[in-house]
Amino acid sequence: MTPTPRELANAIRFLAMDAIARAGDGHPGTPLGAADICTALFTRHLKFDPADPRWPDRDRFVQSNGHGSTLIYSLLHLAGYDAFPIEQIKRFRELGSHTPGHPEYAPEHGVETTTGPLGQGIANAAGMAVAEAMLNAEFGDDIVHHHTYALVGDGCLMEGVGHEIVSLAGHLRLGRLIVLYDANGMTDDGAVAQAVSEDYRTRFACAGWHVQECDGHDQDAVAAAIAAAKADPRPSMIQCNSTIGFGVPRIQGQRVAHGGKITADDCTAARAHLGWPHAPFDIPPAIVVEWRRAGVRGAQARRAWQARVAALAPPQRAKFERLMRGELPPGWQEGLLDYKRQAAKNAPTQPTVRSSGEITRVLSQAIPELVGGAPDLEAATQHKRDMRPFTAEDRNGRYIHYGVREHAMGAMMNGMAAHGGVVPYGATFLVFSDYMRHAMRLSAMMSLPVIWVFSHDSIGIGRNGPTHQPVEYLASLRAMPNLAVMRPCDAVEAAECWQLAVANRRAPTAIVNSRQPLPPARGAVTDENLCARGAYVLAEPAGGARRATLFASGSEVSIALQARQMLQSQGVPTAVVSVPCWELFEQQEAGYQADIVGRGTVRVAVEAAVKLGWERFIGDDGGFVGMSTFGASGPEADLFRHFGITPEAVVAEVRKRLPAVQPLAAVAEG
Ligand SMILES: Cc1ncc(C[n+]2csc(CCOP(=O)(O)OP(=O)(O)O)c2C)c(N)n1
Repeated sequence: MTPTPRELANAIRFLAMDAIARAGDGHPGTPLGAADICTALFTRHLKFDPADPRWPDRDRFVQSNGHGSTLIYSLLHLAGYDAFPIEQIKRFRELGSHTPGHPEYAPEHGVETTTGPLGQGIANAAGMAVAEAMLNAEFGDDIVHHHTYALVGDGCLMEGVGHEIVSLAGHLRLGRLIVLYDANGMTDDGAVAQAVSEDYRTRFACAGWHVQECDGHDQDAVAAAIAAAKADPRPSMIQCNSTIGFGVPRIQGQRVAHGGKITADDCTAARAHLGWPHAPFDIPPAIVVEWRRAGVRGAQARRAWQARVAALAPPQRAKFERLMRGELPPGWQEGLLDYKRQAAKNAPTQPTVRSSGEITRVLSQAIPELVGGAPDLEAATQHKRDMRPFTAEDRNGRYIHYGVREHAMGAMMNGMAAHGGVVPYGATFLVFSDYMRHAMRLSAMMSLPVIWVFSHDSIGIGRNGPTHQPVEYLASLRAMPNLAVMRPCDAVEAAECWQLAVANRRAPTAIVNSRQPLPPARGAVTDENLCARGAYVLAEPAGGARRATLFASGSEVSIALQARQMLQSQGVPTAVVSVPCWELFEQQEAGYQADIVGRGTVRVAVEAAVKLGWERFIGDDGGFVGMSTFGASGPEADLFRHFGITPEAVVAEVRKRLPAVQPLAAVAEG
């Protein structure tokens, strides 16, 4: 006998329940409550093929309420994904399993993005929908036409980033974004009504969404609502009213269902309550067969799609396939290298943020899939250049006006990168990175090639004052694993940093730029990318063996160069090491690192930021010239003097540590 829709959903429920009971840990409320919603989606709508989890035109499914991860693992197991045999369900939350506490990015397994921090998933989904819309505009419905579904709970809609996304997705009319809201009225602390009194349906409707409401345990109703959502040109929100912990008598509808333990007795009681006589982890073959049929439907769609791709005109097909492989166009570096040569020749004195903006103009001509944007800081960051905006009317634009929504920008860029086919960058002030820090962290965790561009990187911004002057941000971002933080010192280094950031398709990069003009530091033309080693000798010592080593990044490189001149004139052979990227430096072989670090010489670092971490270069007894407090409001030059970040201060730090050198007065007299 064909299993009923409820039995198909109960298969999810018992897999989740038994996995959680076995692990002694996990959140039962969501998988039990949203099992019907997801069964309706997977068995009647979702376009997927377990035989090819990364098929580019698959629908994307994001479980944004990732704490209920046994839901997605059960779905992927039942749908027949190879990475989720029953053994993996049994290993829920064990080290090295495919079934960790929260879903972690593994598109080859069927997990589209990492979720867990509430609100990230819905925002990732919006980014995926943007990427889909862009590719759809270029390649047409036959090649790119898929939906992005996000299952969200109350947590995702309470979070600020959730609000940002509702607003922006409505504005951009992301019509193939469908949010399934698991409206169970409960969060960890209990009733949602403790902290929320607005009506989400009205909120979404105000933002331009198509809104429906249905019984989240009536699969026909959910499926019909999804069909209506697909037919509507607006993004859709379906409020699926559900009972948290559905099926376990002791917990259903209760606060404890959210994340409380469930016992073997609960599982037994649920078996009686739902009429499920099967043993733990035992799914009857008839139910498995029915679940697998959904994947078979997808396999047919995939084969038809492959035939359409094969029939594309060869250049279009080659481009589409290149984009899907995540490869950059051949020759993409040529314009950039040319920019670098010109910069070395013309030696402009200008803010590195201007150089960075000029570079994105060059790159956007060579890399049409480059997608820029800023949270209402286009003028201040100058990274739009010739790009047309991506709007509800024009999907061919490649620049997104995110509005004042940093967090949305960050998480959407992650979604775009996870979707593939586009190369996202976003530009804002360095101090506002905290507003999207979690998105940055997840890009690093997922190894997504997102390019985070910052300007206004220090007290060098001047009169805007300490709220806008980052002092601790370089240190805090450098502490983030798998994020390359680059701080170029002039237009040449800016070009090199961009070259490295774009070329790295396996991890994110932050490029940190100055607002104030910087003099050129790199005159000689070299095709070699010196920033690639993270730190390099910019100015060699003259007149003898190196006695002092000065380390600097960004705007302080010119201070170090001036200090070197003073030291050289005082008879101290001094090297200046430019340190654009600590992470890349750490990857160099030990011999190179030792040469650069110059142990045995007097070592002083200068950076208009806190010292934390510079010990790596200067040792315990080295000198540091930088910040130890927040900044202040005033003209840039006054601030550098006020905080003592000057060539004279650097020289003094060196001389303090050079007892054998003649006193300054003697040198002057001599
Ligand atoms: C940003 C963030 N804050 C807090 C948490 C901790 N947390 C996990 S689930 C949850 C409650 C979520 O409630 P809801 O989305 O309604 O999930 P449900 O109760 O339906 O399972 C909280 C506060 C988190 N994961 N992420």
